[in-house]
Amino acid sequence: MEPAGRSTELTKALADAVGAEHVLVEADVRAGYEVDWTGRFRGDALAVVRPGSVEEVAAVVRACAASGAAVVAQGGNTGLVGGGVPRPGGRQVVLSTARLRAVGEVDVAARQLLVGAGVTLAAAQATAHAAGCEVGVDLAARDSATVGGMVATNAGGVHVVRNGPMRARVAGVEAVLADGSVVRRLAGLVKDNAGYDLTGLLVGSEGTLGIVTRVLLALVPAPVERVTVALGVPSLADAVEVVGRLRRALPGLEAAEACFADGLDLVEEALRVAPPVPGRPAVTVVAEVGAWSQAAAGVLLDEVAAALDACPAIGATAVATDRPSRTRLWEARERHTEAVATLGVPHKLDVAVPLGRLAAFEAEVRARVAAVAPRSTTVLWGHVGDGNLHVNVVGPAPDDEAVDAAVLAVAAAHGGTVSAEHGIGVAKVPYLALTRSPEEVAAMRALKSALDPAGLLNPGVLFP
Ligand code: FAD
Ligand code: 2HG
Ligand code: ZN
Repeated sequence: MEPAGRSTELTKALADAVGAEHVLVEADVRAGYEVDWTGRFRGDALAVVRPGSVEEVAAVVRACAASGAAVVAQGGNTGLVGGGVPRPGGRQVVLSTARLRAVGEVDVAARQLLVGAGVTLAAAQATAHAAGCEVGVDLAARDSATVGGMVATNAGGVHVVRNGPMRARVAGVEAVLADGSVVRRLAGLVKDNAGYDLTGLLVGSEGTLGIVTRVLLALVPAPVERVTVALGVPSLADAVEVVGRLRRALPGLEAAEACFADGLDLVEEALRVAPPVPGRPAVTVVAEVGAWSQAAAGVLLDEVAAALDACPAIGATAVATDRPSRTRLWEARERHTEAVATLGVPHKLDVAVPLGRLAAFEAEVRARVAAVAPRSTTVLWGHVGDGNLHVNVVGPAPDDEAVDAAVLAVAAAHGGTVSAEHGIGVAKVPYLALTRSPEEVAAMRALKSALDPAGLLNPGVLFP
């Protein structure tokens, strides 16, 4: 039976659109869709609806528009800024992409793969890999994060240094706009300058401009060999220096990540995962290098060794070539998010600053957080090759914004951004203007009003 207070007319229209079994209204069934991965953001949905085709998505959007209900798209619900769950107290329907799970065949010549928005990154990776390709974007939430969610957030991850963010890996999308119309750019044209780039506009739009239903992925060739190295250095400045040298010496550099000693301590204590190198260096860099021909593979290890030899300040080092050993070197880096979650509800600030400012940013941000939230636990790690650090602070109440404001102000003061890869969501709405000019925000608002004049799609995300 439908809970009291829910809109019977709307749920009937939704059931007509997708079938009653795909309209979830009971509180205990909705619950998992109403709270985000961190536990910091939660709200109420009139219903959760799970369309199985683009036509059904369009019908859902039209039904919601007719009843004045907003639509919150949700993929794997691994987003970290609260954009994929409903806001408290609004009239919202969660549109889950869980049934948009079709995976096409790899077009080997074009190196492209068409997938439904609800396909997980891991599933897309497996299909690409079987054809000698890769998605080119990788992140620890791969088993749950969906390709649609990654497009909507312009996800980054560990391979941005070589392959760029999700934006660079999207050859086209299909999406439903706020009026229920469908835009489709799936021909796979590498060159197409006929008008505005609608695909590009939808990438990173966080569910505010359209619901992505299918994605044509631009794959990358899989390397024939990979070498993963972990190395200890005395400071983040040294890590930046070493990564710069590796980037110059090794054109196949695919990843360059940094962890700090206290973060690795936490991962070891909370999850029983050993650090990649012994001796607790202040900073551990995890880097990965690929080779794309047998000839290059034959000399890869020597080239990596020579590049490391030329770097000053390197302490303990571990090198791995086979998959199990490489996975072991990655594990502690990948499980930081999970380890922090064992301490409580985190404040997550996902910032980037110009590489030359990264070390100064780190020192200043630690001091500012200690001043603003002295009894908190602060853990930093990130994508050092991209100038992107994740600042996690556990201690302040979820709705206490002081630490968020302080960290983001330091990032802005160093010429950085308030979101490197997770997006603005609801978490950073008050801070968008720190790194975007009034003219830019006005242009973004104009786009939003043109495509979604009634504010139907993900209200409260990006703009107040
Ligand atoms: P959701 O969380 O469901 O939604 C995220 C946003 O996208 C919301 O605003 C939602 O409304 C919108 N959305 C979802 N699907 C659609 C759609 N089909 N159409 C329109 N809008 C849609 N992120 C990184 O960038 N790099 C990382 O390295 C990284 N590592 C992570 C590690 C862990 C352990 C976790 C938990 C998260 C990590 N993330 C990372 C964050 C997260 O995985 C990404 O933001 C991912 O892109 C979200 O995908 P999702 O399917 O879970 O989206
Ligand atoms: C990562 O790089 C992810 O580990 C998650 O982007 C960051 O949990 C976080 O703050
Ligand atoms: Zn990240």
